Amino acid sequence: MIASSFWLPPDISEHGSQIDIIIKYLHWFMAILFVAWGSYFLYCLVRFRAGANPKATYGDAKAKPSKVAEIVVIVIEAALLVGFSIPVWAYYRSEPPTNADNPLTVRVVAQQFAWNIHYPGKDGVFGKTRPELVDEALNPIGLVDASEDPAAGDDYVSVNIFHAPKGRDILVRLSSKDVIHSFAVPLLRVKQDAVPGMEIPIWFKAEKTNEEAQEMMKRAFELPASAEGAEAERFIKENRLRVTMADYGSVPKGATLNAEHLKTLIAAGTTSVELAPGFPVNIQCAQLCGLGHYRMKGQMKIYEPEDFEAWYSSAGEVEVFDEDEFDDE
Ligand SMILES: [Cu+2]
Repeated sequence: MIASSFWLPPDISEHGSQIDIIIKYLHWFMAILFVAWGSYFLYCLVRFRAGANPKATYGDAKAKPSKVAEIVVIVIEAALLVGFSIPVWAYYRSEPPTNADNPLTVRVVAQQFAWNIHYPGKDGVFGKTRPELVDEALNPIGLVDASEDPAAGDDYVSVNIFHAPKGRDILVRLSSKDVIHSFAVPLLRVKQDAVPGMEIPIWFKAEKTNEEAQEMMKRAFELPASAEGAEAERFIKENRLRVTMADYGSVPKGATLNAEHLKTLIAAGTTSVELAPGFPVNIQCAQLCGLGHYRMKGQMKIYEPEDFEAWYSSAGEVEVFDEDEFDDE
């Protein structure tokens, strides 16, 4: 679960609201269809039961009402497809960010079962890669040495952490090392298959930082009555990856909740705390890609533009995100 809400997770992307509108209309239309066809089905079961109709008749199937119903369904479905889905898709696919938009271009190389994020460095040029150089721990994408390709010298690869700026176009060149994966970031309403042998572009713009996403996702949690016992243990287990969203005395805002915090909070008489996911912007694999598919997840760190630049200029070694510290919400 991404968010605590019943409906869609919060949307932090520029284009996401259009996708949400389609999802909303589609669900309402399907609900209407479900009720209408379901009622008609029940009506038919009773009206044309064998007991009352020993001999089959074909007249009603050709009657006007059923034709009208079929035409209405076709018109609504055509409107959804031609009026909403295709224009959104066409607009989105026909407008990749240009150089004038100054996009952050990043290669994302999927593999069983991780996301390799390849940044071109200050020169903006991706260094060459060669499959025979792949070393799962030290060089997951097989980047060549700077002596072979100077453009590779300042390249940077992170595993399962996608650092990105807010408010700037992000152009992802998506590929895969082995099987078909799917790069999915629910909060950004992004989902695209990663296919071996192809480099597929996908682009988006984040309108919120991680902290702002946490603000959208925070909610109040009732604390257990005691800091000891099964209830307290369960509370910590269920919330250990959430962070506090306000200052609670000696438990400051942004603390990752642990048993010590729970003790302190209960001792101070606190009965409820506001918490949000510590890793609000998940990257998930949306194609069943093998036995470890379930753990093929990463996270995005979306910064204010100046904070991103500060991170980017200090990025160095291959950075691997420890997945033990990370769990899907
Ligand atoms: Cu996968």
